[in-house]
Amino acid sequence: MRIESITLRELEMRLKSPFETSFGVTQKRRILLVEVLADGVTGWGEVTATEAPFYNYETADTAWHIISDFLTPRLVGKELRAAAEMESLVSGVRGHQMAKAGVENALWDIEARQKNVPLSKLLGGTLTEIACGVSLGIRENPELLVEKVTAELSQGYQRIKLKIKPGKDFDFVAAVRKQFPNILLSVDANSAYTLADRDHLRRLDEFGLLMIEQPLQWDDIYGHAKLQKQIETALYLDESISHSRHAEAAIELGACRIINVKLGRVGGHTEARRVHDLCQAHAIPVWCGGMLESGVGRAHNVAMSTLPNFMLPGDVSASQRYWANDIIEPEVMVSDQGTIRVPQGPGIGYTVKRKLVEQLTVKKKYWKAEVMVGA
Ligand code: OSB
Ligand code: MG
Repeated sequence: MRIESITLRELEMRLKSPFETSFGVTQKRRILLVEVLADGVTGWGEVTATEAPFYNYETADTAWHIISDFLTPRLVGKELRAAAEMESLVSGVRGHQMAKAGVENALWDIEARQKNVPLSKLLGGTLTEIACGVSLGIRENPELLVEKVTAELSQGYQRIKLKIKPGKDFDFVAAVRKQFPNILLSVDANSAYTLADRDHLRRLDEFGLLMIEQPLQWDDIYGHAKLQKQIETALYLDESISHSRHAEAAIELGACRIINVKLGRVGGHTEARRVHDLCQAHAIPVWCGGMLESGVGRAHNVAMSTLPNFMLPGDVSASQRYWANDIIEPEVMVSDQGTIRVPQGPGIGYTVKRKLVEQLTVKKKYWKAEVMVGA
């Protein structure tokens, strides 16, 4: 494929309700969309960086800068045999996985469309239906949280993840567990604790949680290895895993028993598949995390979740939970059994609502390859 043009847009989208984690509250999202044109075929990707550098160091602004000044000059006008080849063209740029993933995933969409297959198939996915869970933000009190959990379970969701932080943990988890003794329940601390909290964290063992996500610092694989030895519940890592070498280190050190794969965090489908394969070889289950994506990022998450080692319900849920009006057609829908049927059309299998995208766009930049002599 020859990359003819890249369009970068920033959209302003408002979540239906605010989402609170240990690092703050989000409602207004700045969504960066990447549209790539190659050989006359259009593909879409989403940058999943957040507005502030609280989840990882990337932000919507750093991704804009990296894509504009360092990725597009290395890509526009280039001829690639496959989407997976992009990595070698941008390897000089260290880190900034979310910026890279936004572009790379658009190339995967193009490659699948060119081959006239669903992206899930091109990636090697085998599932035609994926299992869904929800990630619930921190609530004011345990009663409100139980109410929210009840509503999500009635929609069919198969696993509930609760955000926790010091002071908003034990009593909240206890209330949900008391009401629902048998559901698949996990918690996500987004790095809000330290090793000194080990006795406090150990108290969570009594709730029979499926897993505890990223309790310690975002870059501390070794600390998680120490904690996992002292706690019964399975730890799993989110923030700490930016590529498959981190996954390898985490597995060998015993820092976790499960890994959450996020496309943006690891740099796109090529590296996500490596993390998946490595975990599969070590019998470490994976599941797909979420970053409050628009429909474009969500569609990529659905495709990735069809790989065979995605054995636990992910944080991939219905468009309607996030947006009054998502930017893809059809929107991502979840069945009464808490599953998403994987689209069978070419590429991501959903159509981007261009008119709505233009309406929501607050910033736009376009790069075009020079026309080839003799073309
Ligand atoms: O840690 O998984 C996380 C959202 C923003 C940043 C980090 C995380 C999250 C979520 C939301 O948990 C998952 C979703 O998209 O519903
Ligand atoms: Mg997380």
